[in-house]
Amino acid sequence: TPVEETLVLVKPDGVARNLTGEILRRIEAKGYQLVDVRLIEAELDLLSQHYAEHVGKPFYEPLLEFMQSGPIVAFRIAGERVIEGFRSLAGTTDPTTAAPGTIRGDFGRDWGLKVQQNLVHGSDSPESAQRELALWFG
Ligand code: DAT
Ligand code: MG
Repeated sequence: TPVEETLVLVKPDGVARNLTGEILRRIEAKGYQLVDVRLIEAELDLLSQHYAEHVGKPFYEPLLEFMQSGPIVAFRIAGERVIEGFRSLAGTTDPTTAAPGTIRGDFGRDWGLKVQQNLVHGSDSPESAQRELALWFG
């Protein structure tokens, strides 16, 4: 199985709640390799490219606003099938119903913004990973 790389973001809620270390701990415990890390206050331009697939959806503007509400930690992570492996660690999008044992299921819930405050982002395909890693790590 070839080694892949994926982009993981600890979103502003995760950084503000001091969960960056816990999230990296879970990634490392699973056996994935940390390749690079950055702490970024993301600008609108970067975020609109990152979330281009969601333009026009009702949650798009609030999502971009939320993603600008504080620093984000970006991880470049490597491993066999790491793209789907991290998505599995993260859990489903809505933290209220994400399975216990996942990052979103264990630490997330509805804090008033429905599903935006779901702690992490993970690329969803090899094409997304390549595109997103170029955006966040250049
Ligand atoms: P994921 O982050 O699980 O890949 P996604 O790509 O469909 O989910 O959406 C990107 C982010 O947008 C998601 O993490 C939270 C927010 N979002 C998605 N669906 C939403 C909805 N119905 N209402 C509010 N925010 C939503
Ligand atoms: Mg997505």
